[in-house]
Amino acid sequence: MQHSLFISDLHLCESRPTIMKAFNEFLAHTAIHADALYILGDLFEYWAGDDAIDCGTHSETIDALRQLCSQGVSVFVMHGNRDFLLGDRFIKASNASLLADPTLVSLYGQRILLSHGDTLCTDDLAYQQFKLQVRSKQWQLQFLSQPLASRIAYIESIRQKSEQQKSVKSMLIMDVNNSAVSQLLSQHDYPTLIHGHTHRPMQHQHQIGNHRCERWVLGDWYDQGSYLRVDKLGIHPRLL
Ligand code: LP5
Ligand code: MN
Repeated sequence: MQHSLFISDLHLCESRPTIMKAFNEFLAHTAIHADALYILGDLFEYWAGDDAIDCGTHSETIDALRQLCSQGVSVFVMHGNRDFLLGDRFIKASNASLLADPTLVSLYGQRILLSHGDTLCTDDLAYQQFKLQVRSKQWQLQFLSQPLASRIAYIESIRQKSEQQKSVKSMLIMDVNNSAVSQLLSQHDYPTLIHGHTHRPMQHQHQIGNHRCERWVLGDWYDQGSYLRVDKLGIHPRLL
């Protein structure tokens, strides 16, 4: 049966060889049978700029995506909060297509809205403030003009700060805000929503006026790989 697959939050990096192996096996044995693979952000632990293309295991990941494309599977990549600097060089090298956040797709008779998910975490004011800063064109140009090694060192320090702050933020603050979800769904005429980022895989129901919408949250790949399969029968969560 025709189907497409959805993943996010793999956080691939050299120091997580088991996830890298799981990802390669997933591409070779599972994704190969799909029409398309949608990667909804945070494929990488972090992306310091496209000149990091040869760093660590990045080229291995890119080659694997390119090979999947050459076997007839369309690959779509959305920016996450950790790899929003993925740019033209990455896209050309991997043969993937970059998806805007959010993107509405129509698959096997279902309207599905795709997002990384961090935009919906509107109660996390410190994060949203940080995001506003680092997503500005001007800030990015200035950041990317620094040598790669300095950028990596800077990101490592932000990562530490982020982990420190996350340890004292409540789980509620770091989850999506219900009104933000309702607003997004109503703006797109009440589709099904698939997103990642919160690392809390689950199927949710949202009643918005007379409309009932499903929201599917993708899991991370820290302990076990997982994905959503979409076909004409619906949406199916799968563990590797
Ligand atoms: O990623 P995750 O899930 O662990 O945590 C996120 C939020 N944290 C982040 C930070 C990233 O993890 C690390 C940076 C990624 C690299 C990007 C590449 C290039 C940009 C370089 C950046 C300098 O996104 C976390 C959320 C959490 O999700 C749940 O939603 O809570 O947010 C934070 O922890 C952010 C802090 O609250 C505030 C930011 C601290 C840094 C302050 C330094 C100010 C420097 C300003 C730079 C312009
Ligand atoms: Mn994320």
